[in-house]
Amino acid sequence: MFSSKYILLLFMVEATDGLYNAARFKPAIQSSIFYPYYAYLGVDGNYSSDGLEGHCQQTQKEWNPWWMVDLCGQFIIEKIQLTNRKDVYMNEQTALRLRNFDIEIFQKDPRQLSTFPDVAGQVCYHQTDPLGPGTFNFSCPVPIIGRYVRLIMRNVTEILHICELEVLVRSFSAEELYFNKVMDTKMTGTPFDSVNVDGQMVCAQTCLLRRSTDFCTAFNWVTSTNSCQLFSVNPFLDLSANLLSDPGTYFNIQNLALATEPGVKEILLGENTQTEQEFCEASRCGCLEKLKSRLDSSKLWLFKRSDVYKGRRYYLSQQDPISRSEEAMATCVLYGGYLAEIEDLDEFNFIKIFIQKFSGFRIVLIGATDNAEEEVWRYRTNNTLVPSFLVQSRKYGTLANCLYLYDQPGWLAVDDSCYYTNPQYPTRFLCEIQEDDANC
Ligand SMILES: *[C@@H]1O[C@H](CO)[C@@H](O)[C@H](O)[C@H]1NC(C)=O
Ligand SMILES: *[C@@H]1O[C@H](CO)[C@@H](O)[C@H](O)[C@H]1NC(C)=O
Ligand SMILES: *[C@@H]1O[C@H](CO)[C@@H](O)[C@H](O)[C@H]1NC(C)=O
Ligand SMILES: *[C@@H]1O[C@H](CO)[C@@H](O)[C@H](O)[C@H]1NC(C)=O
Ligand SMILES: [Ca+2]
Repeated sequence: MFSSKYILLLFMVEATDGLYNAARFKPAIQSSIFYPYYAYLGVDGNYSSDGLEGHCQQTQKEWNPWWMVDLCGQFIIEKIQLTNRKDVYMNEQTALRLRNFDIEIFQKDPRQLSTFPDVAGQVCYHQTDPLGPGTFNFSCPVPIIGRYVRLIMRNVTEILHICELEVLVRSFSAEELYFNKVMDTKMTGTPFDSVNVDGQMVCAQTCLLRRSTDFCTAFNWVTSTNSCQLFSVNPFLDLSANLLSDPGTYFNIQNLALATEPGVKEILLGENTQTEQEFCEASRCGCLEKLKSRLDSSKLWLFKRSDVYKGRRYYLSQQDPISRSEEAMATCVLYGGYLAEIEDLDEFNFIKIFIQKFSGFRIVLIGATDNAEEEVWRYRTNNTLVPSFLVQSRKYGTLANCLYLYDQPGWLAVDDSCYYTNPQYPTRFLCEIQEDDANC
């Protein structure tokens, strides 16, 4: 059907009015279902408090019923806004059913605990008396960091139903988000806003920036017009009836299922109680950052580094009197580059000035070979010809298939063996690596 892929964005929320609702459109579950009043109706963004209008969740009548929302990220939770049912059903004021309840918060999924659902989280709010109709704000005694928010009635056999619950979080919280991208497809209907921006990633960022205010969860990116159409829809509902084929349009929708996969879910704020390993698994981004910093520091042990030249740097190996050309190439590749490929005089002069700052070697391996055709020197990555000014007219023949810059005269290149060892001519190798400033 549709081909798709994911983009991951790490989202730092900064809402203007201080608090925002992190619960809307998040995955919700409950102890049982009174069909069809599913758990998601507690966070569907419709506050209608007449149970018969179909926007309140409802459980069966049972012992200690509960309802829980997964915020898909760790948040600093300050307040809960609860909209209770208001309708009277068969002479019973339904709002009075909600009593002896706790609103509690967990950092980890309490369903993993063996005694679940009989477990206790950090209590944000407790009430014994029947609540009654209306919309209420409950402030936690202190802000609580957590991801799962559960409403549970205790010591009663009752029906649990609420119409909407907002989890109001402090304006600075972290959340891991995935978007599912569907090619050549658009979502129909009226976007809540439509803007022209420079690219699909900017469109994604625009949607993120409008999550806390407009609950943006999906967007169409129209390549031909650079148009970014923003939608606020529940990503758990079946939207297939609203999707149409449209070449050149990309439909992106938040994929919360991925965020709830084990291993990619926990980003802790505040005190980090995870081990490094757990943190790494929890955050792909953190993992990449760590790997990147490891490579960066290893690179500094191995090489002397040049200034930036046309978006790249040159790295001169520090301690290898013997030349092993394949290993040298592999090392350059590991760090994201290749053995230096000198295209013109400017580049040659830059390199010459750089390597002349150091001593202790007389020849420097670069990335060319003539093993395909004797004396026709080509660079290894794409077979481009080496410019003729660079190569001295020394010819060591078919056993000398690698090219080295040679200090006599003036670092022009000579051929020699690809595995080379001669104490009179200590060697180095030179990598060329693009400066990579891409974020993880
Ligand atoms: C909430 O749902 C009711 C009943 O389906 C509907 O009439 C109303 O327009 C909805 N409100 C919002 C804000 O979507
Ligand atoms: C609850 O608090 C939020 C945020 O401070 C506020 O926007 C909202 O109006 C309050 N709700 C009620 C029912 O007072
Ligand atoms: C529920 O009942 C038990 C046993 O009587 C009691 O210990 C507990 O405090 C009660 N919990 C609530 C929330 O009322
Ligand atoms: C081949 O590599 C050289 C040197 O890195 C580069 O200038 C050139 O654009 C490349 N050519 C192709 C066809 O990729
Ligand atoms: Ca609702």
